[in-house]
Amino acid sequence: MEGKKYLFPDDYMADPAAHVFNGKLYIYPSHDWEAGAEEDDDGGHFQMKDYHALSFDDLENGKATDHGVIFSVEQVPWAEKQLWDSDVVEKDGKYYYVFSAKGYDGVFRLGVAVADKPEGPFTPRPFAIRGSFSIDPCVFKDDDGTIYTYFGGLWGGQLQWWQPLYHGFETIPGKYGDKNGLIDLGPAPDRKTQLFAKPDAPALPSWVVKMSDEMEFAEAPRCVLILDKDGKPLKAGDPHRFFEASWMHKYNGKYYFSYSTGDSHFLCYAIGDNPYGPFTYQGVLMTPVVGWTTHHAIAEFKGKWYLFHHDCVPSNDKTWLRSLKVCELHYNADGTIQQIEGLDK
Ligand code: FUB
Repeated sequence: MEGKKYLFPDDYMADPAAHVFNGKLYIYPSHDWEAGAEEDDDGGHFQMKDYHALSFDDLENGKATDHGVIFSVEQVPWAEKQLWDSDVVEKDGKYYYVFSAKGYDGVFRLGVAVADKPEGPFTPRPFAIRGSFSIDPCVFKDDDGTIYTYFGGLWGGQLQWWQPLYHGFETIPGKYGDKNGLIDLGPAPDRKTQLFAKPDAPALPSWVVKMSDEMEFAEAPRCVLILDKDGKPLKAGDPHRFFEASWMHKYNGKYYFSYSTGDSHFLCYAIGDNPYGPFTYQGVLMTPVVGWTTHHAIAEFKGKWYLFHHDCVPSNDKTWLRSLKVCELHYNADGTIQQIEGLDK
């Protein structure tokens, strides 16, 4: 495939998850629209209220089939608003749509909707996943059938609300004083204290959890550690640390954890030997795009690997009106990924 291609020029969509089901490529995006909401650091301008599914028989030369609204926020009793990033996994012939949304208490959680077909329609369950928090689920099925969910997002995604105070700081007792390396930025608008790590403390990590047969958490979530080449956790002040948009894929038996760095606008990746990590930081997967957010998925379709993402070129840089894009992704012989330019020449 030469260069990049917009996947669905008919509408604004973002945060793609990509999977091959029954020989077709399915894209599960967030559905952006002009809600007129004010832009803020908590993502209040992302007021999505329904989800669509797109599919392709021929990704490079064909057009997307839009399967229409597969469910909307009114059908989710626990969710008030902001249907953010989602992902889908197949298990025993059923399709489970795992999504993030904000509840009436102002807290982001993860929910599940179920369908018999990958294009839906999906029926949302009445309750959020028990023990879930934050945003941006990526649901990964390993070769042995075990399903894991990776999730979390800083700032408006509220990940900093849920970090254990001592995470990552055990090795340096007392170094960061009473708050164990966290900075208190004062009360968050809704209910929790807004804690962030100091720049030279280990970065706040995302989370991974094994899923049960009912697609609930089967265990307590575990931190996803991203280590540098010396085996030390990436620091909170590192522009390559985790922010949001977890994605997991497997290539040649290795586990590739990729993510967005949010306020530094990169897509980065790290490689591990098992689904829980730790993962060793490798580099930048894609340089910044037009638009504040950057978010992606990686999938193989018909023998080629692709990077799916979004940018705001068609909306003239309105960061809440994003458009889906795809380009080919290439590996080097040592398993590293060739960096992709976010801006088109
Ligand atoms: O689409 C809303 C949020 O923007 C997502 O959850 C983040 O990953 C970012 O893309």
